[in-house]
Amino acid sequence: MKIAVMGGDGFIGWPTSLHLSDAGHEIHILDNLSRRWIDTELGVQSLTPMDSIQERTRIWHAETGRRIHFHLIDLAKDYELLKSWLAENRPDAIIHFAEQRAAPYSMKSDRHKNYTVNNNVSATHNLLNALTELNLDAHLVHLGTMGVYGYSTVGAAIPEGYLPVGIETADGRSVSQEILYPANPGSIYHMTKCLDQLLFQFYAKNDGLRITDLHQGIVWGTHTEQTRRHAQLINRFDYDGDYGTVLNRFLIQAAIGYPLTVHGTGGQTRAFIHIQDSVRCIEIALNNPPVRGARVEIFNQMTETHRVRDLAEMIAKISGADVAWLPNPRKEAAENELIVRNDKFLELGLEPTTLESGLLAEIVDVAKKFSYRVDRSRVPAVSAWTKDIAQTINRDPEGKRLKSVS
Ligand code: USQ
Repeated sequence: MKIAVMGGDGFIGWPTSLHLSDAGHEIHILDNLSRRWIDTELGVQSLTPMDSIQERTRIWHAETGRRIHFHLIDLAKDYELLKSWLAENRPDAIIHFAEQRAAPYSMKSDRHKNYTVNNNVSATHNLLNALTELNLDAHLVHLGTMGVYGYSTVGAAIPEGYLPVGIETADGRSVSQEILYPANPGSIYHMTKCLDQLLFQFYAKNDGLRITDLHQGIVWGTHTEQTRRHAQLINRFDYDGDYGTVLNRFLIQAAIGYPLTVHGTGGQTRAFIHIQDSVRCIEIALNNPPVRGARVEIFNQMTETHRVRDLAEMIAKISGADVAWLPNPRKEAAENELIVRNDKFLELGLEPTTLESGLLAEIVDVAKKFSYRVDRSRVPAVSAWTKDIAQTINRDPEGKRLKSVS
């Protein structure tokens, strides 16, 4: 297949591009390199040293003989450029990762909220609009989030996208329908993914676009089979308070002797998936497109659920790290249960990589190897969900006053 990977320079986009190229597909990365600019804005860098996208693709070619093509295009801003690229190249499938994906970054300030909404919603809409305008029947696979559901269940498992409901009609009958599971976003970032869902629903219904939406949990790990092949193919690995995600952060913190930064009681239960499974799921989704005219296909892309404090306690036990119980910078439930259905990927052959000490040790090794690149002052999460909460998070786990709070 000819596949366009929108956002193919990012944390999941890059290993996905390598995985699909390795499987023999023709890969075109379209990316505005915004993630690299955001590193510069925040004054942080990936724990792992990353080469330019051009250098990465050159190394991939030298290693494998396969080419990955790179095109500098901003989906949110360069509509005409995107449209002419699609018209000229007519890919069979498009994978859409080209969105700002960090909840804390999206909540940093009014400017970051505007950026995240404008970027994410425009990127998605421009893509859908162009596909329709060009009558291009490419299968669109979007990386969504488990966060569209919110995380509290009513004691029932979260279904894969759709909830069967009964509606009482005016004449007293009961009509059954399947509706999108009620959206319950916990950040501006998660809210943009809820808006994406409505855009997908409309374009599938109105224009017959073939769309798969992957509601992914928190990704952990860094290597995939392909990123291991050469030092310069290494994936990015975020540890900072905005882009680092919880399990990877705890592992890095353990490796550098930093107290594990548990927010609140650590009673938050979340869904997780290893990066290797994430790229496999995307391939499975690509191989199982919906038919034209069908509703949006939704998968829950996760393999297990864990409570934050259980993760911290497990890593503390393995590594001897201290646990810091910090005021929570987010507005979220202190404790929640989470049961999630993921039967669809399992039925299509996914064999989950579960959290086991062998893989955790591998990540701690990566963290130790590059620990000289860590700026400890960038570890604490300082982005507060409300102005009131901002007043409560004034010290880092090592007792130093945080800069961004007056
Ligand atoms: N947390 C801590 N300590 C930390 C970092 C996080 O206790 O040092 C807690 C947070 O308060 C939260 C939970 O861990 O309760 C998860 O936080 P996270 O930063 O790992 O994940 P989140 O902000 O939800 O976002 C990440 C990705 C996002 C993806 C989402 C999937 O950045 O792109 O959509 O995971 S999900 O969480 O299932 O919505």
